[in-house]
Amino acid sequence: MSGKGAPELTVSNCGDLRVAVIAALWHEKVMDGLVDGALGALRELGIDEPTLIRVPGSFELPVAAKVLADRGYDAVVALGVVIRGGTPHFDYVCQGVTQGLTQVSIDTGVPVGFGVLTCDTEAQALDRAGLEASRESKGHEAATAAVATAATLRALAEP
Ligand code: DLZ
Repeated sequence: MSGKGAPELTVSNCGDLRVAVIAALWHEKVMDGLVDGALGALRELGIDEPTLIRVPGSFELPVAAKVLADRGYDAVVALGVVIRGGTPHFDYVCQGVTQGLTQVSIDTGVPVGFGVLTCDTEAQALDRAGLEASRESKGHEAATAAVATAATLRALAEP
């Protein structure tokens, strides 16, 4: 790609970005895959020392994202797994985290990568977790998207 609004995503233009990864603690195996995927993506982009913090559950991701965005991080990557149970709790957590993270990114202008899996079954989550048998790696995807957006916004702000 070329042009001011669409910079190449290379190590030379994003390796210095300050990135924080926030990861919920529920569903350990899936979360391990998401975190590894996100950290791997950041390494590939030359971001070797991101901040990694853990929060109890996905519902706590937005408040942590807000605090980190306010502290000057250029991008935040939010990782969590919510799996449907037998009550409406799933819907409330999914709604809270989705709206919360969207609000944080819009209010602060800091890109928040959405690496929160909302699945009916654990098998669906494992398939997206970036583990050896997974077909997709949503942690990698979310980290790449957040950094790409931060690099693009920085390029747009340059005189
Ligand atoms: C309570 C709860 C439940 C039932 N399920 C999940 C889940 O599948 N994934 C997740 O990340 N968190 C879950 N939680 C915890 C909530 O996100 C939150 O941490 C608690 O409601 C405390 O605020």
